[in-house]
Formats: sequence, C-alpha cells, structure tokens
Amino acid sequence: MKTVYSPRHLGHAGNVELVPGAIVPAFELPSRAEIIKARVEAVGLGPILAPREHDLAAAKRVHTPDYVDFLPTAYPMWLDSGRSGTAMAYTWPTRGLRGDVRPAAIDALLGYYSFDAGANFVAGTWDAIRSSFDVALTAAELVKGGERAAFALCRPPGHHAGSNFMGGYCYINNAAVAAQWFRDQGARRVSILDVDYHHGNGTQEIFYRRGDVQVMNLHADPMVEYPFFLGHADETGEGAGEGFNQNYPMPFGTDWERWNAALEDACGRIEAYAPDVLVVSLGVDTFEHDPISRFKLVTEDYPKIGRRIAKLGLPTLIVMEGGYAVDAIGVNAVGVLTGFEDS
Ligand code: Q9C
Ligand code: ZN
Repeated sequence: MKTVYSPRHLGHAGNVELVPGAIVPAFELPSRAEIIKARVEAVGLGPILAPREHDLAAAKRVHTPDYVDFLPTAYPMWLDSGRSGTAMAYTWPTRGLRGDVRPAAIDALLGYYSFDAGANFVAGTWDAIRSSFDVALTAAELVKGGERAAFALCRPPGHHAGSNFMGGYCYINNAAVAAQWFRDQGARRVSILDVDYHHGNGTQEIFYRRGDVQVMNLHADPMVEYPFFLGHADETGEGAGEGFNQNYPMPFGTDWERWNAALEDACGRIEAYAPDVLVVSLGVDTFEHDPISRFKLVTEDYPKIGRRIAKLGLPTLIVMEGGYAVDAIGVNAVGVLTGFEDS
C-alpha cells in the first residue's frame, strides 16, 4: 500500500488546548504523524509519496467558500490584531445570538467558524491544513488510478470539521473532501466508515441530507463524550439522506467484542449499499491507553479492523484522523494497514 505524507504538517506545532480548568499543550502533536511514518517505513508497507498540490475548489465542494477562504487569513489577522502565540476562539454565536452576521474582528471570526475551542492556529497551521488536504486528494487519486488501497497520512485530522466550522483539531474535512472528489470523478455511491473514538460530527453534517454518500460512525456515546452534541443512534439522515447515516454510540469501557459487533453491522450496511469506493476515517484513539479516550481496544485488535475492511472488497482510501497515545500510534495505525494488506 502506498502512503502519501508531507513534512509540512510539522509547522502546526506548539499549540495549546483547553481542558477543564486549564490550558495545556495540545494532545494533537506533530510527533503523531512522524511516528506513523516511521512505522510505515519500519514494516515496509510500501512507498511514501509526496502530495501533489490541488486546487482548493475541491474543498469548497463540501465547505462554504467563505469558510475555506477564512482559514489562511486567520493567523495573519491574529498577528495584525497585535497578538502572538496561539489564536483560540472564546466566543460563539450560540442560541439567542446572531449567527447570520459575519463579524469583522478576528476574535469573533474564530468563534463564528467553530463549534469549540479545539481548532487553534499557530504560524504554521494553515500550511499544515493545506498539505493535509493535498495528501488526502493525492491518495484519492491513487485509488482512482487503480490501487486497491492508499493511506493518506493526514495531519491535522478532519472529521470534526463541517460545512462552515472547525473544531476538535480539525479544519478541512479531508475524508469528506475525498468522498466528494470521488463523486465528482464519477463514483456513483461512496461510503465513509469512521472508526475514530469520537463521533465524526463534521462528516455527518456535510452528508446528512444526501443519499449518494453513506456515513457510518462508530464512537463513544455523545451523552458523555466529546463532541457531545451529535452522534446519537436516532440520527439516520434527512430527506434524500434518510437511511444513509448510521451511528453506533458505545459506552466507556467498550472492548473489542462490543466494538466489533458494531463494525460488523456497519460493514453489512456498506455491503448492502454497494458503493463504488470506501473512505475510512481512521482514528486509533479507541486504544486502551489513549490519554483522552475511554475505550479498551488493544494493539492486537487493529489488524483485525484492517482485515474486516479489506473483506468488503472495495477500492479503499484510508484517511488518518485521531489517536493520542503517541508511543503506540505507529504500531496501532499501521496495524490496520498491514491487516488490510494481509487479507
Ligand atoms: N481539551 C480527533 O480525534 N477533546 N479529535 C476535548 C478538552 C477534543 C479529538 C477535551 C478531542 C478532539 C480528530
Ligand atoms: Zn478522535
């Protein structure tokens, strides 16, 4: 399997995030992608390719143009306003406020275009976002060109980013962009399988009213886990999308047996939908030792995920999302890929 990777993610570094009661170094670290890349090399998964640059028009097929255009301006605006360090939102147009008037100040725009304080900017953030987008589309091209599968080693991740909002370390929704790109290239139906620990609220929002992109989401119950406000089992799509969104919220402590039952059900629905191509949002924050998560998958489980996905027999684009147990992230993420290759 070929991997697409860019070192331009490295500038997205030194970020901070809010945890209850404190501002701490962000869990979403540059070393995550470096350790995955090193593991790809160590196991000899296949060649590692640099991305080709793609027009941002492909991002504007799933995000609003004003949102995409805001992203490269965010940090320059932050600097122009006399600040340095991390640009972070602190106010949001929630219920009772005007969400229909785009404000002028960067302080307000950061909140206008986000649902939490988790997608922050430092000097290299836009370049990393841009490279992550290029990585996803370059890997998608490999799959379109006939590869059985390709691995987009995206950083930053994407699945919390919706049509006009960022959040949860995500800015451009790489998996959604790629799914839409496959459609625009002639795929009739695309399935997205999101196995990240957190619900992929952005991906769900983008495709919720569409029947041409099926979205399957396995994640911790949003009653008790981030992103909290979406990801319940009764969210099955709307209008033309009715029946094409499926959520599998699971309790803290979920282990392989329970998680695998959800995976089996999701795979059955994908088989019934019979898509032309599969996009996997691959998070390995389901790992028992993940510092911000509460599932109990073990290292030996990850190749089993890859084997089950391979059994679908579909052209498959695997897009990197979350996973914060840095020491194990390479073995776990690449374990999915070698499991796929072995079957
Ligand atoms: N800092 C992904 O896995 N955690 N995003 C909020 C307070 C947000 C995870 C806890 C976790 C976002 C792509
Ligand atoms: Zn996650």
